Amino acid sequence: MTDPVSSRRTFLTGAAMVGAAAVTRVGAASLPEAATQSSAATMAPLMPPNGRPYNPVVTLNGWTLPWRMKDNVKEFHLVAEPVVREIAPGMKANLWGYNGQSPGPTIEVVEGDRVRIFVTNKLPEHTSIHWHGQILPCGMDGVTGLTQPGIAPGKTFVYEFVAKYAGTFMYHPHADEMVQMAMGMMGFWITHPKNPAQHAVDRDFVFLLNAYDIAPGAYTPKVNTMLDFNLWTFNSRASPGIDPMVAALGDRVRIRAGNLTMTNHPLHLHGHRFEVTGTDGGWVPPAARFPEVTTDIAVGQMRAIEFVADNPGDWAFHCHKSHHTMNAMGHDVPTMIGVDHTGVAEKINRLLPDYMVMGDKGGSMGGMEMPLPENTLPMMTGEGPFGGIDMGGMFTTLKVRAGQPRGDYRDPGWYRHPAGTLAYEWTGEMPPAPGAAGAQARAGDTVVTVQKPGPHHEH
Ligand SMILES: [Cu+2]
Repeated sequence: MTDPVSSRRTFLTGAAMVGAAAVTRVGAASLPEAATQSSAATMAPLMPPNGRPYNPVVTLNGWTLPWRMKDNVKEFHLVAEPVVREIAPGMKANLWGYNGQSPGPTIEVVEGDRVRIFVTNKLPEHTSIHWHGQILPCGMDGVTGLTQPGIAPGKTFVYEFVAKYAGTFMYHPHADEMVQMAMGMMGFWITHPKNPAQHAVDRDFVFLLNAYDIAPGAYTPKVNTMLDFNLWTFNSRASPGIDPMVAALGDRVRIRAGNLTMTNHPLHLHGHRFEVTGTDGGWVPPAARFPEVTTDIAVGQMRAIEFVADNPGDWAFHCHKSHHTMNAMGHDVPTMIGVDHTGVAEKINRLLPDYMVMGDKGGSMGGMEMPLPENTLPMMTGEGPFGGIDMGGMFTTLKVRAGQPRGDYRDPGWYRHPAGTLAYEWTGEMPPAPGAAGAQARAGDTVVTVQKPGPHHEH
């Protein structure tokens, strides 16, 4: 009935409509180049060389994937592969990611763009990519088993769809998810509005919230950890390895974060009030926005916050769960506040030469130096202009400076506080203590608040 040519055509069209087609049908020779990145530094925004104009984002400690324009389709090439990611100076991790880094590069397109993404699998097991938040044909949704077979090692699949709505999105595998997400397979996706004047800001920062469980001294995350992660990161970087977000005084700033950890993160910004202007589902209508200084980002969610950087300084920006602003080694340590260790360390040192007493005065471990296994970050290491910052993990700064040139994201150094605006030590007369004379504890008194420790505490 039908001639072989037209039935073949029907077969090809059908295959393309059913879902992501194996690249062999297109021909491997036409694959776009897969750009790769070896640095974990924040790269300058990628100005669009073709296509509709837009205001590019800045990926914190990351980069944007270049594309090839072919017959008015933006073609990207992602390569899923093992990578080495520097988590912070002094620590590297063996992760899985895309194009040389974990997270993978940010993909930036414009509302209405037709996008074709080639995904090559160089992992030892099958994978897929789910385009988290995109409204697309079901067969392009990247759910292994449900909408496509897994992409076998060595194979390349093609995803193609129109980026329908402007907003903040992510990508990650829907294949052996617990392992592949625990190993760092994820990336950011921005669909810019068709009209660049819409939702325009002066600086637009993006990063993913991710977490790892890497034992002190190890390089590879444990992949069966469900909750007890020990490295809390922005874009697979832990403080002090996270670059500051730099803004000029008066800039309108947007920060977008996506959460691909297994718990929520209340992100807190100092010195400014912001509004949540974008969620997983798109832009929040102006009438529905309200001022906040902390916004909680649940698992799998994206949030865009906006504010005017109208307060000069170096402002902390961090997750408000205090154990998320610590690096590894922070687990299973008993509270020792109030416990008098006098003499204890000496005795233990005879048995364990490297032993050190932790935290009997509240344990500021920020400035503490103790021997660590190799490739292990101290718990709280950041060094600021006034000493140890006592924070690690999900912590960085927003640096607001008058006269910071437009488009300049370089660290301007530490803020110089104008005279009379800095907290200072009181050295004058002390007011009389409240209550009866002698009620004040004498220095050297031991107050056991937490535990009954040992016989040497009994008076
Ligand atoms: Cu957190």
